[in-house]
Amino acid sequence: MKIGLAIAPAKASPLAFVVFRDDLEVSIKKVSELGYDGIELALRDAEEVNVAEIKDLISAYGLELPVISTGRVFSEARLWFTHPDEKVRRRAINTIKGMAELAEQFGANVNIGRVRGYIPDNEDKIVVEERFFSAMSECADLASEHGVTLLLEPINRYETNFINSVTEGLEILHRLGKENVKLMPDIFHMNIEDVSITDSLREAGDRVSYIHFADSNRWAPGQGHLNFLEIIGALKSISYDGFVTVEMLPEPEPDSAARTAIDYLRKVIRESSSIESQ
Ligand code: LER
Ligand code: MN
Repeated sequence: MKIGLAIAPAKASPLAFVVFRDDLEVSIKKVSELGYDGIELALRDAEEVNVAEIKDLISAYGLELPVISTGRVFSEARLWFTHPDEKVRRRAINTIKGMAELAEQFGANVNIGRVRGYIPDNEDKIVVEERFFSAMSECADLASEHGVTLLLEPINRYETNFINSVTEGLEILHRLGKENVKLMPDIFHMNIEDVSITDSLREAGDRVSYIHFADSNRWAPGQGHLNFLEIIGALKSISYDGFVTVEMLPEPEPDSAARTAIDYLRKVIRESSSIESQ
């Protein structure tokens, strides 16, 4: 299992949900020195970064870039798939297509979290869902041409009213029926929405393609009351061997949070392996 950390460029707004928001070279160097295996990069659009520069940096510091995350498309660019205005939806779709083309250059995938949008109070759920399915299908088809997977992330009820639990996420994947759209559980959201974190992970099985880790209070794993030994056990039971990326509040401050998270996760992964070999 590889461990990643969520970062964003310095000009990202404080609403970007990342641990390091800084000059990319500064962050990438720190992530590597802390012993992480990769970075997840939060972008507002594909034009925001210089591909060659980031390729050089991640290769110089021995890291991978498994996922480009898109929460900033929602929080900063104010674009989302279920928006009532067709022109806004079109810009959201084009932005995500641009991210998929960018992701291909890193062998990365693209997260679909808050950018899916929500169901407005005054609108019919069926109509709004249809906007989502139409946008997702179009983005998935383009992503497929580039060998990129879209990662649907269930998000808790306090952030959106659309696709909250892993169970709902699986139903949506089934209805969408696109091979290159997979599930991206976030343990923090699952702790709020899923009846059992471990049962839902087992139910999701090989549809889990990436995962976000934070503890119950959204601090570093080990700082709340979730049982990460059980969670890692459940991921191993479904043969999950991808990245677990730490997306948490940068508290009490980013550097110590990032260190606490990696130290704790390495320890739990070691414990899990020693239990397996007994
Ligand atoms: C937001 O809470 C979150 O978990 C992000 O990964 C989705 O945009
Ligand atoms: Mn997340």
